[in-house]
Parts: sequence; C-alpha cells; structure tokens
Amino acid sequence: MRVAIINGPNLNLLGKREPGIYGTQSFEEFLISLRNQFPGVEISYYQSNVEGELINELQRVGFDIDGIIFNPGGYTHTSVAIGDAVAAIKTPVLEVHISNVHAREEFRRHSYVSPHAVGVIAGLGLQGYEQALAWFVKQAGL
Ligand code: CA2
Repeated sequence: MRVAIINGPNLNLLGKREPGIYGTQSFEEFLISLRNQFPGVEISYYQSNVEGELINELQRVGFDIDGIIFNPGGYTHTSVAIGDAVAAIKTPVLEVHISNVHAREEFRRHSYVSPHAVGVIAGLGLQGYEQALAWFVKQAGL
C-alpha cells in the first residue's frame, strides 16, 4: 500500500527550533524509524512552505494512492484553498498536528481541512504520524 506524508510550512524546522512544543527530532530522522516500523507500506514524504506547492502535491498524489497523512501547519487555520484541495481529491486525508492545537491560542482551534478529513490527530507529538499510519494499515485490512 502507498501512503503520502505531506507537511506544511515551517515543519522543515523540526528538531532545530522550539523543542518544547515540537520535540527534538527532525522529520527525516523520524521517517527512517517510521519506514522500519511499517515495511509493508511505501511511504512518500513531501514538505513545502508554499501554499500552491502543497495544493499541487495533494492533487498529484490524491487520486491513486491509499492514504494521505497531512499536517498543513499554519495553513490549517487560514487556507480556504488547501481545504478545497482536500475536498476535491479522492484519497482519504488524515489531518495530523504535533501539538494540541486545542490547548493553544484560540485561532488554532479552527481548521479549514478538518471538515474534509477522515479524522484528526493532535497533541501526540510525532507519534501522531505513527498512529495515523497504523490506522490506514488496519483500514486496508493488512
Ligand atoms: O502542531 C502542529 O503540528 C501545527 O500544525 C504546527 C504549526 C502550527 O501553526 C499549527 O497551529 C499546529 C506550526 C509549524 C511550525 O513548526 C515548527 C517546528 C519546529 C520549530 C519551529 C516551528
């Protein structure tokens, strides 16, 4: 099975800044352990700080793979266009946030993506991506 992980703006800084909120591991490091943990899943990874590039990637992968794990970063709370892209594609999208967006500023409690996602995981750190992957694997009956 094929699952794409897509991370939005500033998530390229994971492990480099704000360890209190976002942890100490880079996503590239974490990806190695994730791929070892799920050898039966072909996991692609894409990160961009650019709204239109995230939309292009959602459209590129969103019609023929089995699942998308998507952390839209700050665009979660601002981007109608990213919400529209998630609504328009065929592949189910699971929204993941590293931090508990509900325990932070009020503006982080609204998401343009959640209404079109199959589910939302927030506040579990990088483990949220593991849980999301485990969910897709179980859904596929693997
Ligand atoms: O908790 C999450 O995963 C967020 O999507 C992260 C976004 C934030 O705007 C959302 O409200 C919640 C911010 C990503 C910033 O990532 C950094 C990582 C390391 C150091 C600095 C920023």
